[in-house]
Amino acid sequence: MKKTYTTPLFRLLIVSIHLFLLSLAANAQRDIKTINDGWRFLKKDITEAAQLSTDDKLWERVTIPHTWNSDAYTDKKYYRGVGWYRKNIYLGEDYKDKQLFIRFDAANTVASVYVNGNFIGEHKGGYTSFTFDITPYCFIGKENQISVKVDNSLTDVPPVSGDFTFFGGIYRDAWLITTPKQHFDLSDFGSNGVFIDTKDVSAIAAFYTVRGAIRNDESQVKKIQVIHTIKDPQGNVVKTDKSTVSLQPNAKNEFSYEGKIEKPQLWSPENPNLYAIETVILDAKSKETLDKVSNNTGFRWYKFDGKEGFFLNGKPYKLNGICRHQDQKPIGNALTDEMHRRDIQMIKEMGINFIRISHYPQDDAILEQCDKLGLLAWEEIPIIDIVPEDANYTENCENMLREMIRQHYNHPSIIMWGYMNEILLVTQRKFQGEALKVATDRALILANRLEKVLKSEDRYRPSVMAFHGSDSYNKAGFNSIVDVVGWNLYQGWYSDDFTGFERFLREQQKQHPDNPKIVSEYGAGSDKRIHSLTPKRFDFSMEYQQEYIEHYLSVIEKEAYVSGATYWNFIDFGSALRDESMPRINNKGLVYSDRTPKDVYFLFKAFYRKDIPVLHIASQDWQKRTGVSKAGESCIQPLKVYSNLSEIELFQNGKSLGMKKCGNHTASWEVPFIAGENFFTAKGVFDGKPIETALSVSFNSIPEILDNENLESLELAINAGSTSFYTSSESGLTWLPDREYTTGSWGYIGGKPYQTQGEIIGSADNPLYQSLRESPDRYRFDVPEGRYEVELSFSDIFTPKEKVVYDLSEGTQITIENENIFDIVINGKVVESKMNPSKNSGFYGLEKKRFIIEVGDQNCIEIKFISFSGKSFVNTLKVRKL
Ligand code: GCB
Ligand code: CA
Repeated sequence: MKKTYTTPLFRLLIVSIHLFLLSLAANAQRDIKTINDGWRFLKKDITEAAQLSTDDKLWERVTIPHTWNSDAYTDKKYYRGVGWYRKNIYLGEDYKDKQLFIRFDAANTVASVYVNGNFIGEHKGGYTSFTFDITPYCFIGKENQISVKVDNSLTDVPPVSGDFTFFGGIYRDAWLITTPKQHFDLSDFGSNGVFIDTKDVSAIAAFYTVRGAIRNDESQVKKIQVIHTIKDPQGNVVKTDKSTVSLQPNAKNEFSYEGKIEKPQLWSPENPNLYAIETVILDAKSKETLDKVSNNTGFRWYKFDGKEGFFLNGKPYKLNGICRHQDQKPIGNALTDEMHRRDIQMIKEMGINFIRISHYPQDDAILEQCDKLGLLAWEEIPIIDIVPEDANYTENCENMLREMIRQHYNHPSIIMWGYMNEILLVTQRKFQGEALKVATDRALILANRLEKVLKSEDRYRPSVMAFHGSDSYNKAGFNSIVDVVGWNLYQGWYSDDFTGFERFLREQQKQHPDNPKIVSEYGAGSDKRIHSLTPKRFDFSMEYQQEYIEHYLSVIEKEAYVSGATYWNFIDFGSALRDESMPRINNKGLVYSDRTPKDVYFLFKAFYRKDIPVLHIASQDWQKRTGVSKAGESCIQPLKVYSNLSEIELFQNGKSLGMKKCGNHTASWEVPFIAGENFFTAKGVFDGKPIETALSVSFNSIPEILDNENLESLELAINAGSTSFYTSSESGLTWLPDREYTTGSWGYIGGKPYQTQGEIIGSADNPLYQSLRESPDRYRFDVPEGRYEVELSFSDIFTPKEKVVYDLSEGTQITIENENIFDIVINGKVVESKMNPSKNSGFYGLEKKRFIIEVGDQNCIEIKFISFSGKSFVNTLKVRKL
């Protein structure tokens, strides 16, 4: 008889009963799912938008993450206003007797949430998460209607100013969270309700606290068990602790647990050892799991020192960092989690160990990856340029600071919190005298208030602010409020030459030796279409950005008191107010907006990676080169290699150009480029192993002396007033740097270069027309007889544009006395009289004119610009034999 108990069928039955019970227990737990799909969207405000009866069938279908501001890549005045989102959610019977929460990881800037027509709550601030308990407003066994109004036009919420686009919309994940009636507190500033303090950490032991609050949303006392389990990085349970608690009805019940780990496996960027702390509550009677929160933690200790820099786990440690904005063209800020993760992956790959999450809190996916892959982090709230006189604003700042800290508190990667960036920049532009003092005091009062909040929220992490390169912050006393002083330094970009960088730092060190210092920004813009053999500040050439970074990296490495630096910015990011070479984009990135690395990405990698060979021919951004040469001669141009190998040999089409030592992780050769393909290989040795890389560069040789043969297929194009080559990404044509005429050749005679950063209206080739030759006497091309097409372009860029907030230069303002009117004379004939580009096409408008010319035995094309009023000028010239 007994034997029957062991029949396979019976055993199967026992197993399935078991599974059934298990699934019951699992069902009782917290349930988290995204509700990103199936939204309807309307880009305007209507009063009845949240009403149940409103028909949204004609609204646009969208998926979250979503922004309505792809217009910000083309339009300075991108849409800032209201957008409505609506979605239906069916809640089945299994949602009965549960608590229901809706969570948005971010909606920029202000969001109002409605459920079934009922207003649930409002959240201010576009970069932090928020969770609302929607239980009382939900219908079980029915469709439920969620409406969210989002507004990115409000001015009492930070940021009110800043060099980046304030993309509007629900641009991070949306979630539905379901819990039993007893659960961790989800309404604590968007946190998960459990906080882990890692307080006293050393190699011998780590002390930590797990604290938080449990809500009982039932009207009777509930006896529960709280279980804390900590697992080591290998997944072994190190410790479990249980306690029984009676939860008060309809109340928040706080708890706190102290733990200690012997000989912790320390967390660092090199060894990101994560412990997992699971906090579980069970029904004390049925042992059914009610809620569970799992947090990763890492044990590390660190300090900032004014004289010696930063220390991690007891050792000096240079913070080799970058700053990261969060957008990508054309999707704005609505990135998916995998796109965020890709960024951290690329940053880590570059050898970076520190990230400034600027200028606002970012997606949880970022923080999760910083913990896992090992990146120290500074996170901040966007109080930028100026503090407006508005009590709501300061209130919102405080709230946002608490949210950021509580939401990201448990991440071991975070080592400091920031709350102000260049707060005196616009302040000092806008106000003078007594008014400036009042505005500065307003910022000081807010800083003092936020510093207190920060310390009350987090006793273990230091605070930081970023100043612009002016001593006025010290004079006003900001440096004595924060723990760490960040300097945004752009010497050699917005001002003077780049050696001003070390002079500034050294002076600061002399004056304020006790302030821990970090270079919170440095950077130079670059545009792949622009190249230069004589790079200059603000020319946006790839080559200037390279030189700038080469210099800065060497200084940062050498100055021991500098805790580290964060390059501005990892990406070319959206800044709708910017003009410059790429309107709407700040192009200081180490990678393009689509995340293709620029050559300088590999310079960082060469500096910071020690564990793997880095060998990169730094002409990836310039694979189609152009130069001017005499017939049959090669053209000498430099070619650089970025590497962490000590010596490198470079070969061109199989022939050695010699071995070079790698100084400052750079080696450079003067290369005789030949017309056509130039195939380069760079070779060296790393750790005893041979390493090799290759790159092909095609070279277009432009003749210095024009003859019938070389004119055949030539389009001779000149970027007047510029020292840069410019290649149009539309046509592929390269415009040569301006060049002085010599007998028998071609170029300008007289005049001077002029350049601006204003946006050219109606052209994708902005940089080409942002420079011109002012009052040239003439351009001359010595050419054989024949028919030619001459193209000239004109854009009157002499009017001053309004100075934009981020421009840190002193700047000279130009005043217009006379309209610029001139005649164009080609080979003695007036081809255009009283040319007035600004009148005809407006300032920054573009005029292009083509003339068909017969050249006779004078054997030249001579173009004169004869001023009638004001200045004469020309922006580009092109000559083609027909
Ligand atoms: C700064 C600002 C940053 C700008 C940057 C720049 O100092 O902090 O927001 O984007 O300069 O590129 O001008
Ligand atoms: Ca996300």
